[in-house]
Amino acid sequence: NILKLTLAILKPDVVKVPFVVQEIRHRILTAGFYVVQSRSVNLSHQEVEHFYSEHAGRFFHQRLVTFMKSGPIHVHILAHPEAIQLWRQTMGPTKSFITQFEAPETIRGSFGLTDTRNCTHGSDSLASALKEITFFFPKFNYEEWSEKHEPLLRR
Ligand code: YYY
Ligand code: MG
Repeated sequence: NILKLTLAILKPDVVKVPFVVQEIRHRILTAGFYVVQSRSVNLSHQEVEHFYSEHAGRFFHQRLVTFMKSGPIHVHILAHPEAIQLWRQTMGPTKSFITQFEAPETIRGSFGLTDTRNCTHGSDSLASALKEITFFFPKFNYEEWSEKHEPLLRR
């Protein structure tokens, strides 16, 4: 089932710094994820608005949109028996300014710069994982993937 996949994004300021990209990829692998598919994407204004439509009207919406369209992002489908929860845990809490003190071992705690420039995105539920994977990988066939590869994830 789809619970075993999540969508991860390395945001524009991460992609600009090769060392941080390497370090986050390393953490993805050492956490035990399989990287199922990856893309580098430049999101348009409309695409960012659509992706973050749940936050339309929030005070940070405009700065979030401006940031997310400011350069290429790396998008990954990650697989793990507890993919959604494990990736949220590996990233750490949203607000880097607090997270750097409270969870310095996490990605956001280590490399986050501000509440907006917080390194990474992770799906927050089964429904959003499904929606976000389809948004970035419209041809991804979950049934086919799980038939071939899901047994690798059984423990
Ligand atoms: O899921 P997550 O990314 O941890 O946080 P959300 O509450 O869904 O917010 C999405 C995105 O919005 C966050 O990663 C940065 C930005 N943001 C912000 O710029 N300022 C805030 N005070 C809260 C969120
Ligand atoms: Mg969120």
